[in-house]
Amino acid sequence: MPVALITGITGQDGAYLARLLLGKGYRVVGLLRRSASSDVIGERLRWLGVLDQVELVDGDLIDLASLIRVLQKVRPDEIYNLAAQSFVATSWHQPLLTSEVTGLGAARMLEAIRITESAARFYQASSSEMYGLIQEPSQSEKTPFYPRSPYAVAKLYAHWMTVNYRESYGLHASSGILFNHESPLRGIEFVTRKITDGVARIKLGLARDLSLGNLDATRDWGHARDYVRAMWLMLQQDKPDDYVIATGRTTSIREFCRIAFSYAGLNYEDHVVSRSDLLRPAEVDVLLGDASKARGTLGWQPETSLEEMVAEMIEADLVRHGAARRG
Ligand code: NDP
Ligand code: GDR
Repeated sequence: MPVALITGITGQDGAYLARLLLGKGYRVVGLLRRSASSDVIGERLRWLGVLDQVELVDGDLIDLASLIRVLQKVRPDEIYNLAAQSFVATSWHQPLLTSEVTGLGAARMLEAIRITESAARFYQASSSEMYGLIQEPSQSEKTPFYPRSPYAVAKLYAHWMTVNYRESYGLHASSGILFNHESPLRGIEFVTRKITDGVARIKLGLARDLSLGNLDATRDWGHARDYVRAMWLMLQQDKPDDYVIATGRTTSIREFCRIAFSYAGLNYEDHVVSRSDLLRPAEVDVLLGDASKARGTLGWQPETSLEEMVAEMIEADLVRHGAARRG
């Protein structure tokens, strides 16, 4: 039975990836950091019905010793490094923590692999945010990077460390440059889920307005369920490499609002307010991914349209709020 170690297993992607790997017959072990809110740990895994099937081990990307101990104990065949301080807006308020976890955290895991002489294959969760202020109409593995936030700078460091360990030590280390991907399990602070949650609350009469920041930025949004499949495919290749994972369609926040509100029979212009205090110090205006390499080499392609994903997210938020109201 192959063994997978997932850091960030309590997050959106960690939960979907755990379910995918369990379905393929893996033993799935997740790194769990200490939290005082232990009652809500594993909420996403529970939502997907797999909490009882994964093993959780104590560890933190900040603590190298804990990573070494986990690798010695678990002896994984595959390591998926998904853990991060992943919210771009927070990275301006906590740049050093973001660097520690999102940047140096990856380096610590790579060092732990080397120190324990693990033969595990390694996946690094890189990000389209690394492109930042790019001029090219679409972004591929060949597009230069220009990070625009402390988060993106930290991700770029982790990305190059992954490339460097592959080239220096021959590690089977791959980096997925994933564009935005969402789902009903997306954190509520991210714009898509903030919008679908807002639509549900307005539809149920629990709120009147929804405050957002910049409505003109555009993102290439896919579904997390499709994107974790790409992570697994990367580690099944004989040769490690870097791959862009994206849908090839970009949509503005404003257009996302229009689609989401109209799904619920509402007009977004009656409810959405753009507030200057929600703007970011520096913005990534446009992202549009070119996933030709992943399509050709991995045989990967997205299966969920933006409209299908929006519908799934709103339905889940209606259930959550309907249930909460009854409760
Ligand atoms: P989430 O924010 O949902 O999950 C982040 C995970 O990291 C949580 O499990 C969190 O644990 C864990 N974590 C945070 N700090 C530490 C730490 N110090 N030690 C161990 N674990 C820690 O992110 P997503 O699932 O959306 O994203 C997964 C990865 O992919 C992230 O690295 C993200 O930056 C990257 N990415 C995401 C994209 C997206 O669109 N979703 C696109 C491109 C890249 P806890 O529950 O305890 O907070
Ligand atoms: P992003 O996702 O920064 O792309 O990073 P987010 O959903 O936070 O923002 C997307 C765009 O929406 C604009 N925006 C708002 N964003 C939030 N969160 N809240 C608002 O109220 C709001 N109003 C407008 C933002 O300015 C931005 O342009 C996500 C994360 O998952 C990263 O970890 C990942 O690496 C990238 O996607 C790819």
